[in-house]
Amino acid sequence: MKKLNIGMIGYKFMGKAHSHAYRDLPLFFPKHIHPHMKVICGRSLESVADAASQFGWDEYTTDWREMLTRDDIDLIDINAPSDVHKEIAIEAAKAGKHVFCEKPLALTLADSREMLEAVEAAGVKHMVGFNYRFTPAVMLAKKLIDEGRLGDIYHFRAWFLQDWIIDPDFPLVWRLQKEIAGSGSHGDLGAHLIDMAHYLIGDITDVIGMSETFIKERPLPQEMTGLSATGSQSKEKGPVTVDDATLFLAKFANGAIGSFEATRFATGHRSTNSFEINGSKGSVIFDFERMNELQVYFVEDKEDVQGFRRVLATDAAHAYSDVWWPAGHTIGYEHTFIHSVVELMEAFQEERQPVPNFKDGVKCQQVLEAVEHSIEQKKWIKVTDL
Ligand code: SOE
Repeated sequence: MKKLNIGMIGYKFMGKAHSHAYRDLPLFFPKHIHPHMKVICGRSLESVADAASQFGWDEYTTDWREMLTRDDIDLIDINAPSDVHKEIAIEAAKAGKHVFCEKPLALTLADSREMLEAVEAAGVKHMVGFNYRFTPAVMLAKKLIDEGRLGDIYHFRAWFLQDWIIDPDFPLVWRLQKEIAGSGSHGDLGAHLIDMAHYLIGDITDVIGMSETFIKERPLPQEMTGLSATGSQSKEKGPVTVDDATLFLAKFANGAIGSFEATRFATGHRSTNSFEINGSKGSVIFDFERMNELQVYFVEDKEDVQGFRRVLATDAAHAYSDVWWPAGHTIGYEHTFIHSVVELMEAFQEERQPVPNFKDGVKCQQVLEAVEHSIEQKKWIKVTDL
């Protein structure tokens, strides 16, 4: 296989990020299978036509079912809001298409399990969009942990802080509606933190959480794109049905303990996605806004120079460092999506499943839901009971 024909659904924030990844991959990874940007699908004919010409897709359509009937489409890439992930992914798998789906995989754990069953029954490849795994700093953290250089892990402490909805007049966009988004900051931001914890530390066994919706009603939206929107002139309002902030504590199977905070009300924080890990031999600190750097601390350093130091993770550690720019020339947010697609293409070349895949999506959903149960029941919940 020299190229993989892509049919993509969604053309806004994630649609643009994925399109950019498909376009850039051949330029930097010439020996990999090349994604071919065949058809892009969206609800509005005019907007999807514009997106097709701007992003570089051959064709556009408003009918995703029609894409599934085509022999010249190999993979369906789902970037639409979360409420349609399940139906599209299951139908795509039944049609024999490989599936790449944005996070969170589904609205509920049960739905995500059905999606996993469908892709496994069809024998197709499946991937979920946990793109932050692919930052240079996270790749270095993973290497240090796997090589035992942080020793036994005691703490995972993570926070994902945004502030794009602190204005009470910001409209009721789909991300604030439970029936479309599943949950609020929890599924949107917390999902990334949970995946990171699974990736770096291991299984989460028990959780207890709390959440809050600070602004309970908002103006109905007129227009929305990505994280921006305009409100209704009539000032008609609707209820916010998701959490604005969710915090939880966790126990890991390996004995480590964790704390997680996801909020859209952290005034001044545009998108602070961070974690700190403390082990018996050292610690690391990740800050996405400085995704090329990892702060590291090693107990074995001589006393007089002990302290956190900033390591440029683009140079030696990360898997694709030789492909990008000369040492010290950093990369950005869009590269996390290019790396995700590189992993997808390598999975085809090596005849294996890509990672992270729907199994990781289900595991994340299980923790999301366990936290929701713990909030409802005001007690610790065993993740494996779900
Ligand atoms: C919006 O909160 C958002 O774009 C998320 O949906 C993404 O998954 C996250 O990476 C950045 O913030």
